[in-house]
Amino acid sequence: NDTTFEKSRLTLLGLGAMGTVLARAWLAAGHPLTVWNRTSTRAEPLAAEGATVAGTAAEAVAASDLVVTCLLDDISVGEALSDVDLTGKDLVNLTTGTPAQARARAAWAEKRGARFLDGGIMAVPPMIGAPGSGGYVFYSGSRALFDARQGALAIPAGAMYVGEDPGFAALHDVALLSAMTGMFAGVSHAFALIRKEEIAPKDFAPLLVDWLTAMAPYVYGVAGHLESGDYTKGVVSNLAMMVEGNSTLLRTAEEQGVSSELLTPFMALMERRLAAGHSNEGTTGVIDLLTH
Ligand code: FVH
Repeated sequence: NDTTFEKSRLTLLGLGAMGTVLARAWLAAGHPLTVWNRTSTRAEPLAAEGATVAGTAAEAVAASDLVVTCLLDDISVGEALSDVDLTGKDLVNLTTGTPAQARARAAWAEKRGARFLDGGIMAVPPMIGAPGSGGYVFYSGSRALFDARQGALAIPAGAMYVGEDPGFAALHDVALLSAMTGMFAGVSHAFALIRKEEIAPKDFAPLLVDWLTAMAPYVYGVAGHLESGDYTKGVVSNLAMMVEGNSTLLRTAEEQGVSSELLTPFMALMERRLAAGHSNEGTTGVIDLLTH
């Protein structure tokens, strides 16, 4: 239990780019750490830094009550733990997967006598063990496990518990990554538009950052619409106006010789919602089209 002063012993399976920095963070905080990696050479630098290296996953798991997995995918977790005794263990899976995979893995672990917590890491390796980096991990599953182990779990990055449903950490993780993917699409299109002109990307970049930052509170507007059911509340630029404006966006893309393929799927949804008679809304109604 990490609520005592003694640093609890941990086992970490997986020493890829993420697992290695997790290991270093726990070692630096004074946690006795046992590590295992399928390719054993990757454990050598950590042995020099104080980690105990186990020869097999089963040996590694046997060494600690708190076992963390950070492997490539859910299949690798199943393979690494296939012949391992998990009775009485606290298993924390920091491997990225889908909500359904996390729920199935939780049921699998509980059947084998372990408490289970799934984690979705909202950080890249340099943000781990770096206070103030903004990195954190979504956790969901056993509340009792989270409460007992929060001290150790919060060492590499912030720890945010999002519910007993073991699929919720992955769902939060993937929802945020999906929004980021949309942002990357928009940024790609914007740079494509200016690429052949005498506009330096380094001069354009701060303008783009400031604009995206100014537009970010749009997220709260959408949340308010979904909470109230009134999709017109506080709308300044309505759907009719935005759909009209889309033609300028598309025409400019054509003039600049840029494919509009990143924009048109979203624009088509906006047009469908407008055609259904929702001219005074913003874009929140698109969510209804995606989910119904
Ligand atoms: N790196 C990142 O930026 C992201 C940030 C957000 C979270 N992800 C997720 O973290 C998981 C691990 O990512 P990683 O960056 O450490 O990944 P790799 O460097 O590719 O290391 C993969 C480790 O998995 C081991 N492994 C693969 N297959 C198996 C298997 N069948 N049995 C046992 N171990 C396996 C691999 O071992 P080896 O190739 O060295 O023998 C590495 O230890 C991941 O879910 C990200 O999505 C990282």
